[in-house]
Amino acid sequence: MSGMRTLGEFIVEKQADFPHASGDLSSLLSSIRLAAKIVNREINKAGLADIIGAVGTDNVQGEAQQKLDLYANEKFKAALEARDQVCGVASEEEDEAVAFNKALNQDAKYVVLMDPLDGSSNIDVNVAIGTIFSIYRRVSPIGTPPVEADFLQPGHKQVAAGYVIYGSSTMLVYTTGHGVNGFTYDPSLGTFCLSHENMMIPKKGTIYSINEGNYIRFPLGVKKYIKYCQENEPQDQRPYTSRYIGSLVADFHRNLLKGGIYLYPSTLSHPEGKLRLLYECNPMAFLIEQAGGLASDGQRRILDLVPTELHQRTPFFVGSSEMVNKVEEYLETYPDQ
Ligand code: AHM
Ligand code: MG
Repeated sequence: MSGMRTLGEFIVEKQADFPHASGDLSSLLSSIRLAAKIVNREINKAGLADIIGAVGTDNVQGEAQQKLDLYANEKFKAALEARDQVCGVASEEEDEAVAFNKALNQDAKYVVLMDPLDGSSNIDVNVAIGTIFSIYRRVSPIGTPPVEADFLQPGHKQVAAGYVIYGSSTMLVYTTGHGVNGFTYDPSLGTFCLSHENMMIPKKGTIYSINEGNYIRFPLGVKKYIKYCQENEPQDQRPYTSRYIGSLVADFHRNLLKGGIYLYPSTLSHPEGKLRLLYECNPMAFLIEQAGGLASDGQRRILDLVPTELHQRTPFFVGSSEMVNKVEEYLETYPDQ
């Protein structure tokens, strides 16, 4: 097994990228790695254990919450609290940010924002789902409980971000601002191994991913862009291929590897779009920029948006740089009345 690098080894090795690194971030990433393994184990037995199914409560966005969402939320929170590197967590599954009360946690310098189980409507049909995480340095003083401002930072302040995809194999993909690396889980060893080093998205791809069922409700520029994707221009490799899983992590992961664009625009029923800036869009935007792509709300860079609310949503266009530029052009050329 010479040459094989585990995620644990890689994290330690990369600590040198940060002058004066104290190892706190490395330890934090190790907590995420551990929680990912625990959640992965549970997801893989979901069918067997009959754990699937809505719990009966709705989350803050009024969507039915399923058991595995809650399970993942609890496991990630517990893993993050246990290692004392995090003073608080904000989760898509919780109305309010959670402050960790132990003194050791209050001495910690990081906060984590996460979507513990994204795409959870796909669990009971055996389709890939994911965990998305985003790490910031707190702005409030060390030794005090975290405050809202710690969680409401613009995405360009992220220290690290990543996702776990629970798919045909399980992978953990993350960045600390020095490129993007992907690790595939070997269940027989219980180890994530470096499988995708320095991931880069092609500048231009041939895949577009959007819930086209909402077409009639899209902004005019998005409708026109979809038609552009479907035009017969063989020298430009159009028509493009349409691929949409309905699981952001899985759609994003495929497009990252192959080149493409994922779009979740505003619609009549979701004027702000559906995806959450803090738990979904910012971490994916950090990753895609690190991989050479772009993320936009249609006009502005996602990472520059200044959040005002924890559960804020935003239209989201992410992927190959030339494709994101093109959709921005269409939105500018064809504004809605
Ligand atoms: P969730 O956080 O409730 O799981 O919703 C987010 C999911 C994304 O994974 C996915 O890209 C999107 O919602 C799909 O939405 P739609 O079903 O409207 O196409
Ligand atoms: Mg989600």
